[in-house]
Amino acid sequence: MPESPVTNPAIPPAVQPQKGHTGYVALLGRPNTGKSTFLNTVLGCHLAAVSAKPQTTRKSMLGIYNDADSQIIFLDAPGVHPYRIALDEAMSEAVSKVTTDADIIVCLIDPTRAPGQEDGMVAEIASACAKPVLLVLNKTDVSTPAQRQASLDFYQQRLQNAETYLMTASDAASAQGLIDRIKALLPIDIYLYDREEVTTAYERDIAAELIRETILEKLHDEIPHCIAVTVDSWKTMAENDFLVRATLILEREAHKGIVIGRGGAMIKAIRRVSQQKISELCQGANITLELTIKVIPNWRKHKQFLKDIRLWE
Ligand SMILES: Nc1nc2c(ncn2[C@@H]2O[C@H](COP(=O)(O)OP(=O)(O)OP(=O)(O)O)[C@@H](O)[C@H]2O)c(=O)[nH]1
Ligand SMILES: [Mg+2]
Repeated sequence: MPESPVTNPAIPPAVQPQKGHTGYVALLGRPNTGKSTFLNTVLGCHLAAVSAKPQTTRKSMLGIYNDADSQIIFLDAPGVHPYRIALDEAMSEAVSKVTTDADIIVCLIDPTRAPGQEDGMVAEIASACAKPVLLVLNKTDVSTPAQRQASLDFYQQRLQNAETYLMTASDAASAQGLIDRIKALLPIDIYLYDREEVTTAYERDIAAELIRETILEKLHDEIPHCIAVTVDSWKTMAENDFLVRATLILEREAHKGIVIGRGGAMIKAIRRVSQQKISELCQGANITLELTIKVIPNWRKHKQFLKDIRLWE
């Protein structure tokens, strides 16, 4: 049976069901291991927020990788971590959903941090799925052989039959090597998504994530973790010219001054950098971004509010 797309010569190519290696792949790991970095690298675009701070991803994102003989549907999950507040529970539910929907689990591991409680949780989730698991030691560019061995020993004790792979997620050739390993595990089937489609996420939701990514880059300590971003309107002003209005939701009045900065310097910088990222997302369209600040005390602890802003789905 051919492994390349298109089968029935009686049907015009445009309407033939296309086939190839395909399936859903969950990106699982504790926070900060490089799951979203890997997704952006293999998709070749900046869809998922990435930052050096843990718990960057708050809800799952679907990214579709297409090449000549495959369509791999990646599910980027929030990092696995213990519950403290309602937001953690929402993130944990997103992880459960992603692992339930997946055909294969890719466990991304960061060997630069010694394995701990969160890695134990990750191994437990992966093992309970009873699905093929690939153990991927990421950040080979900055980890030592001893660190990689310690992480591998920890995970292999808990996931005995899992295949392993070494990678640097930000490097396209290295990420492509993992794609080839995943492909070999996927069956040949009909593609479920359009071959040009990259994600099912709306532009406004990706834009909200890019604004939050900028906040994570610019603000320190706990403050970025206490901020949510919603994009409230996306208005077409002219061809390739959009007015985007977003709200930064803070937990405390006391954070307002820090987010605004002296003479408005911080909020202006957040606006300028985010506007540029949204413009790149929209193939260079002219974007005017307006930011409003709102305080909703302890918003991360309110389940209904998390549902209202679609952080709990
Ligand atoms: N040196 C190096 N840094 C990496 C690599 N992969 C990711 N990073 C960095 O690791 C940090 C975390 O990356 P993310 O992609 O946000 O990690 P994540 O697993 O999605 O994190 P959460 O969303 O918090 O679960 C960022 O600073 C990345 O630039 C890598 O292969 N090498
Ligand atoms: Mg992430």
